[in-house]
Amino acid sequence: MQSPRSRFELNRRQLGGLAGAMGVYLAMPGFVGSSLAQEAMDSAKIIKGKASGLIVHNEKLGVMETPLTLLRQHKHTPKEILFNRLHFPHEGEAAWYATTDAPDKPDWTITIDGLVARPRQVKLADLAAMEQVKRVSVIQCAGNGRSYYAAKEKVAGGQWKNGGMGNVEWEGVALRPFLEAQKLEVADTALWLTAGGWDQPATPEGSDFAKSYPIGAKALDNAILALKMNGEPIPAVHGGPVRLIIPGYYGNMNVKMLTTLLFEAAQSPSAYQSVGYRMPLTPVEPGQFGANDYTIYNSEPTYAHKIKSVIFSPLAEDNPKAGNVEITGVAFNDGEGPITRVEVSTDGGKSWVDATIETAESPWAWHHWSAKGKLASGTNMLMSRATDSLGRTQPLDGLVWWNPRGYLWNGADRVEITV
Ligand SMILES: Nc1nc2c(c(=O)[nH]1)N[C@H]1C(S)=C(S)[C@@H](COP(=O)(O)O)O[C@H]1N2
Ligand SMILES: [Mo]
Repeated sequence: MQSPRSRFELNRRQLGGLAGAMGVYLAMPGFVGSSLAQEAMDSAKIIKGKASGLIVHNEKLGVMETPLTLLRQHKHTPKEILFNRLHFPHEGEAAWYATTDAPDKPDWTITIDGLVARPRQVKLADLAAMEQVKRVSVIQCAGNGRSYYAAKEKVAGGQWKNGGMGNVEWEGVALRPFLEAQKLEVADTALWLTAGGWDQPATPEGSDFAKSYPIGAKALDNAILALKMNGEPIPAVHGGPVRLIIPGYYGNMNVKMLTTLLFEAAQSPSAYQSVGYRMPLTPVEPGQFGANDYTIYNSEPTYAHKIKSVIFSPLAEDNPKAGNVEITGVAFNDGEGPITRVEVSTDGGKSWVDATIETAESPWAWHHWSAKGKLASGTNMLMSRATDSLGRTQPLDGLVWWNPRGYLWNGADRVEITV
């Protein structure tokens, strides 16, 4: 089988040269010494169409999160403020996707290959002509909340707070019926479906961005080949013209700029599947960074969202007064059952009240909730904890899931407010 990526080889070499010459990037946390650096950190200047004021974690890769004061203003998170995560510098040949504009790529094709008798290529226009379905779904980086692990032992990587997530309406072609209609004649030996993106590593030794799913995974029943985000063609930076969306799965599983779908006997050797974005199978003591070497045998991919709730208001920056207060926020999980309970505390977990939960737009969308509470003069610790119909709940202390890469934070949320 000829590699569907070979046509990108040259670009890759060129990119490698460019990236090498770039040197160390400036976007170190807290690096705001000069006005020049401040200007360089403006999210609006890193990716065209992004609002100013997003929290930049990596300038060169355009990694940024949404402050909750912006996130809480919208039912569906707009492209201007949605968090962004990319793994390769968007320079040279790759500059086209550093924008919230829709890509101008009418000739885009997706190659379907691997252990199939009839490999084929599908054109963007073919997909656009098929029946389209909607999926409102939370998209969230597996590293969202990583900074909170620092309470025990700081973990390297973007120090995400709670804003590495958004609630987005996706629209596209349902994956399973689409694949069946292709009459591919998939071999019995094919156990994995691997999705690959257009973007390429900066150096030839780097790994492509590819993600694998067991072919029988239930979540694939809801997956779509998405062409639209919030009612418009998907912005280039969010994965247009075609993105694989698997509702209820962590961000890394939702491959942007989809170019390949491969049926394979094993999961992809891509570093982003076989080494990165994985959780140790046996718990690791906080601080034991070398305790797991992340093989496919001692770790598992970060697939389904763990149940989570996030307090949207009040936040410390709202400067609330002492007295009665309405506490609001969102909660979500992997869509396997609705959120049935959100408990809220204003005294650091000594006492709890039940929040009122609104019906969510879809199984994978976030549920809004609100509760009445009281703020005392002095320091208040607000907390929220969600439970779903399957009895799954958030640990009161999220540090129980400490892991060397800082993934899957889902501890009960805490907001400290001094009145
Ligand atoms: N092709 C491609 N797809 C990708 C990535 C990438 O670097 N390249 N990053 C993944 C990760 S880790 C996350 S969290 C989400 C981020 O999606 P967003 O930037 O649209 O919010 O995209 C995922 N899909
Ligand atoms: Mo991510």
